[in-house]
Amino acid sequence: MIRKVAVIMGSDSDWPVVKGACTQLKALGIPFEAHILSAHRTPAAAAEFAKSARANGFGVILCAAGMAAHLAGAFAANTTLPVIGIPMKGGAMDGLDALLATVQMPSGIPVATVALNGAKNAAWLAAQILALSDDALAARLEAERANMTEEIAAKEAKLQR
Ligand code: RP5
Repeated sequence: MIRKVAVIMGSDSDWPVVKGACTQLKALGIPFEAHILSAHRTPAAAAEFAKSARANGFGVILCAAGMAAHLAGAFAANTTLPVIGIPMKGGAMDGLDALLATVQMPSGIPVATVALNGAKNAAWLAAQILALSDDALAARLEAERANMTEEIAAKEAKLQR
């Protein structure tokens, strides 16, 4: 069974960046669901989603949040599925606070944290995790890497020196 990716954001204000993860997942042919759930505004629903995620067919959870960015940690506390945190830019420290809140988890409850606004790389990392048990997806990822290599070679050849 191909497992889905849950794409969770703390607010609709995160969507302009988070949709980049959805676009990437679509391009890689990975099923996903996107939802707004908040560690602070909808804590019970967020916990319930996390607790039932494995049984509901998810394999990886992406959590995007800014400011007091507790969403990824709250999800990680309630599931043993891999959780990838996307700290969002904004606020007084332009995301540094969110980055530190997302990455500094207590031992035993990890959150794999990508760069500020790193929605696309969160999707790539989720794909690589799912590819551990999906040879067809692993082959697609290898093909994408080969495309990247070709693109750089073409840019190198065209560079005006
Ligand atoms: C976080 O606070 C959200 O993830 C968002 O990044 C930030 C601001 O949310 P809004 O006030 O725009 O809803 O919880």
